[in-house]
Amino acid sequence: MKHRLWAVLLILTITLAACSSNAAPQSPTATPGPAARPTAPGATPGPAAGPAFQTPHQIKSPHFVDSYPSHGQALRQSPEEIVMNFDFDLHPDSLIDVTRDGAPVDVAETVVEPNGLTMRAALGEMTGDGVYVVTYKACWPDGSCHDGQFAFAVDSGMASYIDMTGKEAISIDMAGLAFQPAKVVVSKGTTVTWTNGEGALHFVNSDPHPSHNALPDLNSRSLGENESYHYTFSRVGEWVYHCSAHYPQGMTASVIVVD
Ligand SMILES: [Cu+2]
Repeated sequence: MKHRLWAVLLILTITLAACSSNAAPQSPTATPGPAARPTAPGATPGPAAGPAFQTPHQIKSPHFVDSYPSHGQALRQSPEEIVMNFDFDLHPDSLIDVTRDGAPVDVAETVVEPNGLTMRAALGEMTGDGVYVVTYKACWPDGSCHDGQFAFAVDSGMASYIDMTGKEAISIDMAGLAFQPAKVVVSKGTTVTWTNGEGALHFVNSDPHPSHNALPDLNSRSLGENESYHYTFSRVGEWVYHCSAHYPQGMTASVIVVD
């Protein structure tokens, strides 16, 4: 019995090693074409895990903090906007550009928030499946600009999302350090209530981590056992969220909002 367990572990280790060595050397131009269709990630890859699909390397400009979507993230639906956070004052010349499988994507004007730390650019429309590469120019008050890039994938065939459209309200439990159900599709205007079903303190926090501002209103205080938090989704798109206390353990989930 024990020998069998070791054999399984050994095979797993070899498989994982083979997978990661496949994904290692990537030229930035190697992605376009139908072969680049992203593969849906398996059971919750923790946020610490590598990209869920083959992607160009992330290039972080100075003062980069985080982005939504995050580098390597796979979504089922394109996000409503790209959000980027920095720990230095952004100049209005800063710019976000997006390609999908190498072709330009229609992106609205980049907006720097009054706090100077966040810039956002709305995607023109639901832009379809593929590997998205976001290139950006982060500019500082002295006029200098720095380039960076990250990539995410949209795969509308991704399984494991539960259709809960057409309901005014739905419930999501927090138990076993997980959101249950973790991936749902709801209609615009649906109110989601999260309830903590266990002793550990949990949070509902909008991605990205740690800025929590892709959807700034989607942020709870700490929730003890049997405490609830609710939020009404009024913006279409895919909204990934997490529990900031258990982010390292992969306590993440996603709500897709459709018209
Ligand atoms: Cu938690």
